Amino acid sequence: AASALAMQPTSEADRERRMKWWHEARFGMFIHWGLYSVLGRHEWAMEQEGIPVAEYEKLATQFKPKPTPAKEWAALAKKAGMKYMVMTTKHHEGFCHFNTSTTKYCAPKTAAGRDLVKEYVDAVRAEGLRVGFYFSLMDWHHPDGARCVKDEQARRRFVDYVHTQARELMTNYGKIDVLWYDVPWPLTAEGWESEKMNAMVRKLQPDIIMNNRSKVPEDFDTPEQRIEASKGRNWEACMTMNDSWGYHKADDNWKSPKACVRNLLTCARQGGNYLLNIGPTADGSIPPESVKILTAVGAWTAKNGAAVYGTDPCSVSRSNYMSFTRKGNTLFANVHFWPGSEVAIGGLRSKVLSAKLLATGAPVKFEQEEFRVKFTGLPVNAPDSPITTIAVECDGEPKQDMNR
Ligand code: H79
Repeated sequence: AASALAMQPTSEADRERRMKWWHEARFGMFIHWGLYSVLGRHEWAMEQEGIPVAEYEKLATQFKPKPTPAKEWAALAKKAGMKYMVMTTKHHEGFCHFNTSTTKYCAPKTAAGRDLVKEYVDAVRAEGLRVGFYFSLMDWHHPDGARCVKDEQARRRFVDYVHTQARELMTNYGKIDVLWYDVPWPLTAEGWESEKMNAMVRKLQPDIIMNNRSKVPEDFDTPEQRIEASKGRNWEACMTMNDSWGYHKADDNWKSPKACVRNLLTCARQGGNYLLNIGPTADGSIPPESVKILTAVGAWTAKNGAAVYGTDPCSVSRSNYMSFTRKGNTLFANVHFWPGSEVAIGGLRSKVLSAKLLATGAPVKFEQEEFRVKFTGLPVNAPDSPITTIAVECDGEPKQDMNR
């Protein structure tokens, strides 16, 4: 009885069982795709420009994706070193990519003419990646989506609508690994009947992990556009490569591959995940800038993945030119600003046994003093790009103490 209790779906033991793959994965792809991709002015255009529902709906006639764009997304995710994907099955605009009994405002019943969630699921699985569904609770299209706060009849209809869609998503596509709710405005957890909805989800998908945005904490927290570790909670930072989630043709504020790898390492160091977004165009094409960035990130993860996947939280943090990650007794010194032929760490209170360049396995010479360890005889220019990782084998868990 005690062990049965310990394996209740929300018990810590069961949670850790369900989340093991996710912790090891560290890196996932977010995909924001919808009718806003036709406009190419950010996924909040409908709300921010005040576009009337009847006018916005017409975008569905122009939403005609090319055959199986999800295959391109999944191939790029795999190449980038991402281990799971999370696609918008329905964003705030209310348009469903899946076949649903609840509305005609969905891809199979409009110009797209097919179930884009099924296509996505098949493509993700074919690459051996884990499948995630983003699902917005807030809905600008449904007539009850806003009045449900003040009108109990409307709330009942709307909650039934949302729960039915969640049930369809959890029933019609086989095993789903992540359910990623978004924006619970305007209701409370009670209003959404989130406990009931999530219990239904767990019954249909016993191994699924859920985020915290149905106003029930569930399995993991979701800092957005920032990296902030949650104390005592699993967490995943979701971030864009420019300043928009949905396709925005004029947004040219792209991050560098180095910035993306640094963000991945910052998450990994603190035991979190990094969910990095692409915003495909209406036909499903990935913006070339995103392809370029993720290809460069993938060239790095292919050689340096040991510094990311399955790593443990790392307490070593002090440097102005490297970020640190750790696996067991191995410290990964990830140098983002290469200082030259010598790299030094202060306050490392562990004995260094050996060091090598992670990408090539080339041994690195070192001298350890009481307070400082110096890695010497290195090339003047950074040997790897955009970050060079030195794997440092220590005699115990690498720790840093800056007090001399
Ligand atoms: O899907 C992406 C974004 O479109 C969505 N989340 C990521 C993953 C998002 N962007 N911004 N926000 C959510 C902020 C939400 C602001 C809100 Fe509100 C505050 C929603 C509810 C309260 C604005 C103000 C809408 C209603 C009141």
